[in-house]
Amino acid sequence: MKKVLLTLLLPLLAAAASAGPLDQLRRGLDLPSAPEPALESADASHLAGDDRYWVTVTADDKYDRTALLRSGLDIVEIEKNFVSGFIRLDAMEQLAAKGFIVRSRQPIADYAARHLKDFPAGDAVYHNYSETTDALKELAAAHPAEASLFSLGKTTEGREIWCLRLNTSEKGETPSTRPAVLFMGNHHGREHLTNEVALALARHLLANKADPAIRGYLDTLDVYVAPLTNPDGAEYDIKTGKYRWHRKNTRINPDKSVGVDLNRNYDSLWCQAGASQYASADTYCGPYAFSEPETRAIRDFVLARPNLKTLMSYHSYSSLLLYPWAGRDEDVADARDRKVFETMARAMGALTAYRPQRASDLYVATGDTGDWAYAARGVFAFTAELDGSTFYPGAAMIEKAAAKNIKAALYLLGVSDDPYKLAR
Ligand code: 0X9
Ligand code: ZN
Repeated sequence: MKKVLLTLLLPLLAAAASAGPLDQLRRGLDLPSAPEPALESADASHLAGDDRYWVTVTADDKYDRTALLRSGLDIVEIEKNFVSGFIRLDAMEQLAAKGFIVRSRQPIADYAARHLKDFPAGDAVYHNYSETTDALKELAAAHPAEASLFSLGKTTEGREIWCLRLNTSEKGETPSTRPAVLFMGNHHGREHLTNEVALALARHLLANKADPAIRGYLDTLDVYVAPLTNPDGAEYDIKTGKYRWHRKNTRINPDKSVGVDLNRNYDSLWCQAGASQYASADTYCGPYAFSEPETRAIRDFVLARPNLKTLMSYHSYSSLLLYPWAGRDEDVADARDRKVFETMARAMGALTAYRPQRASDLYVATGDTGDWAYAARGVFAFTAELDGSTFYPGAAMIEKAAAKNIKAALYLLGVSDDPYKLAR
């Protein structure tokens, strides 16, 4: 969170205002603090009809955070004794009755007016759906011996969920017995940086295909990169020309609200802790598990590939490296698996300067990608929360986040031939 904004909003918390979640992480990791850019008040009139509020709510621990998610709060930032995020007016009005203290509130339009510093025009370097499609097609065309492109399936609005495959012997959807790795971005529409990181990874692997280590991965592994798993949500977020803070896909719900949270829609303790059954909530789990074409496409991909060993789902933001369980407040039961998860998370955490953490230690959230992939198929599945202190960190962040996540991805490729070698 921007220090200036926090000070404006929460004068009573002035002492705490200098400690945003990233500052806390930086202190923990001993990273230098980045200077805050000057705030400009931007035109956020496109959000005038949006009834979400940016709120700060007292929350002392992960149990409070989990209950708040269930109550429809879309937690974005976490401090020691409070959280901040988006919530709809009706859900906000019920918080007090549930025992939560709302310390501050402001309509999303006011919040956005203070936070929009890079409008989409200033973020031209980010790839929208058609640019992502073109970039992936160009990569496949430029490297026909190593790469091929296919679609995991169609979205709610009929867009393709493109997946680039890197494999020197098999192309498209043909089966392989090689150990497989899946990288995904953009389950959440507004997390555009994740698409960029996944794209940059694909580019890096192909541009450096002569490097002996990378050549080895291309020759022995089955690598998949699906940078934009929620293209409808990402397009919806930018289509007015100004960001809308849109998290979900674009299913039109019976109450006319837009979207299901894809990272609550997988069939893993579906719609229990940390997920909301209210359609208008940003953490809405959907009408039933795998109700959404996007999550079904990923389910079918995973189930059809018993060779899949590891998975990385990029999200933003908070600089974290998360592993199961996310939906139960427990470690994974199998000691060997736990060792593999912890070893991989620690190594990737060191390479990214992200904090490795069991996901449920942040908050418990059911129905997410990683829990389902691990429970259904034993896939060592991770969630990376990328750098930044906003969903819209500007063009300069791409290179920084990509560079460190490419290092972590190369590590993941290096251990995906046999993850259990880490537990021997
Ligand atoms: O809540 C989510 O879906 C992910 N965070 S985000 O801000 N990108 O929405 C985190 C999922 C990991 N699971 C838990 N922390 N339990
Ligand atoms: Zn996310």
